[in-house]
Amino acid sequence: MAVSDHVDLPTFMEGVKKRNPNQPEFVQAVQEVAEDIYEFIQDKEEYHAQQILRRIAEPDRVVSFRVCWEDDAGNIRVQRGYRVQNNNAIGPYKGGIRFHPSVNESVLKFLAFEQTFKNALTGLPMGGGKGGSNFNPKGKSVREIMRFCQSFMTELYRHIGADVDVPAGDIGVGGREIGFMFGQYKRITNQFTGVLTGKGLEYGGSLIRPEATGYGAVYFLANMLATKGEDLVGKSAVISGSGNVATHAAEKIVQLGGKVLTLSDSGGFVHDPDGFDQEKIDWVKTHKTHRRGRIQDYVEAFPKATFHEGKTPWGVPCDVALPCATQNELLGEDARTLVANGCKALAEGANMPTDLEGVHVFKAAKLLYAPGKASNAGGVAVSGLEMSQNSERRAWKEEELQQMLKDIMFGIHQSCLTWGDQGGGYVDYVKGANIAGFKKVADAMLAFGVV
Ligand code: NDP
Ligand code: 2IT
Repeated sequence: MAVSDHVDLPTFMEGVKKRNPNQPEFVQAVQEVAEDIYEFIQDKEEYHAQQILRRIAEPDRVVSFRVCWEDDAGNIRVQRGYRVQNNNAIGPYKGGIRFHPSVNESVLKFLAFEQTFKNALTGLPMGGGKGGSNFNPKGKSVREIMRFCQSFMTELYRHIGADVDVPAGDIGVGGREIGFMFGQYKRITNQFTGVLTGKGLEYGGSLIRPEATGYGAVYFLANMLATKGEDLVGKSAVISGSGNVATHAAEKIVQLGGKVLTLSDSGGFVHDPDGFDQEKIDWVKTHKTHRRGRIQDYVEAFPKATFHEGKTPWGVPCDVALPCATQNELLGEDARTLVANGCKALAEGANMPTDLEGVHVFKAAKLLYAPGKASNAGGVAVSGLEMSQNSERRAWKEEELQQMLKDIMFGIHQSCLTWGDQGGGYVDYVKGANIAGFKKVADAMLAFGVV
């Protein structure tokens, strides 16, 4: 008889660490999921016998390649590009591309792993992938960014396709970069297909894709508050980041009657005691995204605000919090501060912004706490809707898409309740999201046998 692998969680994690040396972000993401999944599969022999968790935690493939480009001064520059295709059990690989100097294999493997569960939670047929490069777009001219995107796509095009792997944006990659990459894909292959999402509206993009992640995170937050009979009216919100996700989350908080107190970037955070209204948010969008400026300049435009250099905003007392910048930006001590200051609910707009200690603090405090794979899934969900529109060769109306986004976020919240309800009025959303996402992918894998 075949021996099923019934190793305990610490032994399983030892193996993950051994097989992935110097990849702390990846190990952290696997640990967070494994803590919940181990309990779930305890009495489910088939998942053990088929080594399902171990197989999901081993990417289908990791492609790494050299990207050469020429800067404006005529220097030859060399970057490293990647695409991590984690799992395509329920659909083509799908997930963003990140351009940031911190990008490495560990970061992209953790993101592709998380994406696999997130995409399953949306209910749409998408597998999990992620890609990117250590290219730093800061301080580069538009021509340099274009040349880099073209060079990056000159290798990436071999590995992607509308039914194979569909990348999108992430940190450092927005509509402009997607345009450059789509143009190069089309030029090389002579095919006009839905191979990327987050495209411009003129060439197959979807309405509300830019807004979807931030709006979706706030819908999820509102769904959590509603379980306690509360809403966002009059609630103070602390938000980190000042990019795509943060500014749209801020916008939706304001639309739903809340008050946004902070935004941040890698230089520090800005505290505006009067709150960021739509005009101020628009200022941030223009300044950060179009002019690539620094958040600290906000205090010159709006002098009642203060800038806190090198700090994260978690010490500002608030009712709700939305980390929307990057991984591990909210540590255990920040989590304790938020809880001590009376924060009621937190929805992650970023991927894995809370470190493992912070996750445990929120769980122990029974906070309304949504992990990114549940609360930031609105972006990839609308990407999935963009793929559907491209396949159908048509564009849906804004009202239809807004409703679909709300419905999908509501559905994810319901899945978390199904698998995460601990009784006594406490829902463990981390556990709910992990189990619901895992189960769908795992059951598809079981259907395929050993492949
Ligand atoms: P953007 O590039 O638009 O903005 C990123 C923001 O985060 C900027 O304010 C940036 O500051 C800040 N930031 C980035 N890296 C760091 C760092 N190491 N330390 C401190 N601040 C940092 O990216 P997005 O808004 O698209 O992405 C933000 C997060 O949301 C990421 O975790 C991403 O994976 C996640 N996400 C994005 C989705 C999307 O649709 N775009 C979907 C789901 C999740 P600075 O300008 O100083 O670099
Ligand atoms: O982390 C994410 O979900 C994204 N960056 C969006 C991925 C996508 O394919 O839209």
